[in-house]
Amino acid sequence: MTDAQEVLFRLLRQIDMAPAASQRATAAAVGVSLGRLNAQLRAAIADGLIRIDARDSTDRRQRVAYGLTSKGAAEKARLIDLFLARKLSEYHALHAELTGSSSVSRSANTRIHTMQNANLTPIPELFVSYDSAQKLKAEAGTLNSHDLSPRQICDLELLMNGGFAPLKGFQGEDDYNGVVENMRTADGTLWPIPITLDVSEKFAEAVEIGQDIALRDQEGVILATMTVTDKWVPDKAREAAMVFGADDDAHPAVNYLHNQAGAVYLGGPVTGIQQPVHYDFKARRDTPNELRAYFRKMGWRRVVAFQTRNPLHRAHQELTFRAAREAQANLLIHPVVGMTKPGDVDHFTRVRCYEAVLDKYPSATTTMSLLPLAMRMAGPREAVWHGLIRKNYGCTHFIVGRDHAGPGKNSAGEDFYGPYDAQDLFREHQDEMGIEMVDFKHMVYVQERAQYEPNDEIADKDNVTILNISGTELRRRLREGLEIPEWFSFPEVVKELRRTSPPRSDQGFTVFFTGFSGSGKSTIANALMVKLMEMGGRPVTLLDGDIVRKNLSSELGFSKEHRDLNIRRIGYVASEITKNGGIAICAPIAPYGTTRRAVREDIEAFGAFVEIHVATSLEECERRDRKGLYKLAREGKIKEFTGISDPYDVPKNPELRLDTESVDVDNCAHQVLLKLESMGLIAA
Ligand code: PPS
Repeated sequence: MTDAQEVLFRLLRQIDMAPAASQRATAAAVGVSLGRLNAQLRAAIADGLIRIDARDSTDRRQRVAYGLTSKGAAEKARLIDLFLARKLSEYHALHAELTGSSSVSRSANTRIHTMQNANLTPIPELFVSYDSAQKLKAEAGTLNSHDLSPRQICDLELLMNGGFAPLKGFQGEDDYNGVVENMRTADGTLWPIPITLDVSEKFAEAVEIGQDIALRDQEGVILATMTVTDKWVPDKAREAAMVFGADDDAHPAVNYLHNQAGAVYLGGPVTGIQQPVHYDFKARRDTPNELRAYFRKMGWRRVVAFQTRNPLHRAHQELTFRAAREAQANLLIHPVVGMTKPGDVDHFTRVRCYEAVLDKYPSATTTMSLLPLAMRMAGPREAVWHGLIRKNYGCTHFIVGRDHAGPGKNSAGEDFYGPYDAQDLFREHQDEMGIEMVDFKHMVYVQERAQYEPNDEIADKDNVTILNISGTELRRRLREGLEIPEWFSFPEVVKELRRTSPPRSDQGFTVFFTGFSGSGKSTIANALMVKLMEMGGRPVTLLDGDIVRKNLSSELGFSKEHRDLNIRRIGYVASEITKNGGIAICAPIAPYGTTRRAVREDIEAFGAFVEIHVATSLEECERRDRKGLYKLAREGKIKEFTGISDPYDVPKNPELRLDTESVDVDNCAHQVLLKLESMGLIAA
């Protein structure tokens, strides 16, 4: 593409996006002087690419509005292709320069590596040199900016550092469709999880194909730029069904897809400017090339990786030892510290636990590194994805155990995937992936032999005592301050877990009342507050609907957007109270199930969330009509009134449902206390 073509491309793009902009603004956007712009405009009009539409009669300066003719639109489309082709060849050249190799996509048969030397060569990264990054950063300041979500920051980090190689950016529509349908990008490369940049409709509208956008972290730091090659509205139900196995919101990634991800996807190659900043555990964070270099330096030719999102206990140690022995490989403990399943032990606690366990491994054969991956809990597809990522990190083997990256139960109470589906899918693809699976069955403790053994290898099951503590049981013991036996975990790990999860009766928690206006939420919440204050021990804060609307949300109305914002604010304050050991009692209507769920997830990171549905019927609320609002709502004088002209999602599985029609307030508050007691949140 020549310079003149590029100027014409910018001009056509600008006219299409902002037909009535001033000449000065158009010249600035195109990057030419006013004189050159005029000459360009005259030439383009003479060539039939641009037409003069009309003068804006309201504009005192009689500004001219332009438009693209159909010939102009076709020319713009042709120039976009040229522009993108040039960009892509620049990326290929950049990769070749960085890696000393050609980055042109390889054919399927050359993609197979011999497993022994997978870590000998550097992996292509998407970063530009320091000097180019400084220049690019300055230029990117004027681009349209997208503020990345925490999950997108994780994805971008692995795109840029080569963890997601051979991807060179967020996937475009063809790659996305291929990945969703058959786990392959458009050129046939195996890739099981879509890596897409979801944005709001509003942001998407302001972005044109061919444009560069800046990708910023949550503090506004520019981490990368992306040339937008694709923009489309995905079929999310199809994505959920094909990638995660079911369009069921009980799956954390499906819930994310429908309730958090933006409506439009953008795709295009990424130019890396800098890595996301991490202030924690810096010494334990390595890029793929840093780990590869470490393995090379140590002479580790065979490395088996262990993926985890949980603290390590004795069963894990036994499993990893056995895996290393079986694969005759060194061991990499490679825990995920990006995003895991909502409700997991936070990564700070986990890393302290891992550090404590590391002493129990021979240091000459084992190392640990932290992986900033955002997991999707996609079971079998996720296992294949994890394997591809570990290959990029220089590993030759990968441990896949029972129910790898399992999301838990679906909304019918059944497992999303079979316990060994992940192993089956991995096995099917491992030759092509270039990383070998070390599969493990469930490990259990055999008391008589005082050791862990794979459950399916115990021949004398009837004559021995098999012990096992599930994750749920461990959480219960921690919550209730019960004994955790030595055979199960290491004292150092248990101490660390107890430090962050004191018994529930010492932790903060949130009681979240929801129900129609006038259902009795505030009255019961007040009675509960007084009873809890009478018991003493923890500070109690009441976040009643009316109080919050007065003090926190006075500018908000009752549209869906405003109600969501109101509830998210309540959730934020309640999560801070819970985190700091207090009791938060919330009593808003909170009509939307998805928002309540999001608040639950925020709070459960720090303590219990007790949802109480005050199930007074609409008829009864309307009959009581304490504030006279229902009458006004029926007369149409109050719009968007919950139950009358606005929806209310009845909670499906609240911790408690209260019937206020046949039970008095004192008794309702007492029922809540009994519930809290049964959950171990208050002492009996
Ligand atoms: S929400 O949906 O959770 O944000 O609502 P909330 O903050 O709890 O506010 C509800 C109180 O505002 C009064 N009110 C309305 N309620 C529902 N719909 C409409 N349109 C509306 N307009 C005003 C009403 O008094 C609610 O108080 P409670 O305590 O629930 O009766």
